[in-house]
Amino acid sequence: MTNLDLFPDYYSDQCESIGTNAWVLRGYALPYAEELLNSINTLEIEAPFRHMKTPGGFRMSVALTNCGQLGWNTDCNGYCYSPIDPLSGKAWPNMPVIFQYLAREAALMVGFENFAPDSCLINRYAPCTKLSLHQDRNERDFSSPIVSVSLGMPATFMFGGSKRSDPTLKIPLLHGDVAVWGGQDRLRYHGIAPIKSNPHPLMGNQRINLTFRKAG
Ligand code: MD3
Ligand code: FE
Repeated sequence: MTNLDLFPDYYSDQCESIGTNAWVLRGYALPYAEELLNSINTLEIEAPFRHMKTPGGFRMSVALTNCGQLGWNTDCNGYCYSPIDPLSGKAWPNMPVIFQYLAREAALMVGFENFAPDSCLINRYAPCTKLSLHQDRNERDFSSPIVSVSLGMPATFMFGGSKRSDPTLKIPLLHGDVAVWGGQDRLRYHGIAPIKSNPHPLMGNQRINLTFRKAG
């Protein structure tokens, strides 16, 4: 039984199953959007958004920063999680309590208890920015879910299979949507189609995605 069964009135119409272990909670982050954005504005003073180079030498069109004990970066002969921001030489900013709370509650809604992420990757997309199809394989703990929060301009999430060549589902992710991935669905190929310019009233020409993980 998932928590959705406990709160059917409120959530049955907001929770969409997109895989065996993957769900979208439509608008779940809406009540927190302003507070999340304020936190991001503070965070990025300490740890600015930057465009990383892939190990293959390509500049990523997505700009990113992190908060929490571990931050995702491309600094160490490939991709890895590091407690230090390579730009500042200091620890990543603390994960705001509202981030921790939202990630934990969203995970609980679909049955993952006590999700305590130690890493929040913050991706920022401008119009035309995309994230090519990839797998996330750098985390140690595959029993924890991944929670992602979409803010700003709409995106089309591409959800593939276990092989790069598998067909992809196209799922719209809008401002305030929260997605939760667990179990086998965590290893599926996924990406973000090029963002269409479609300014958002609160955020203008950008999309921000928060990805919460237990990385350590
Ligand atoms: C699905 N980010 O940072 S949502 C990533 O919108 C990433 O910025 C996208 O893919 C974004 O790696 C997609 C988060 C997400 C993260 C991990 C997943 C979706 C996932 C792992 C498996 C399946
Ligand atoms: Fe990913």
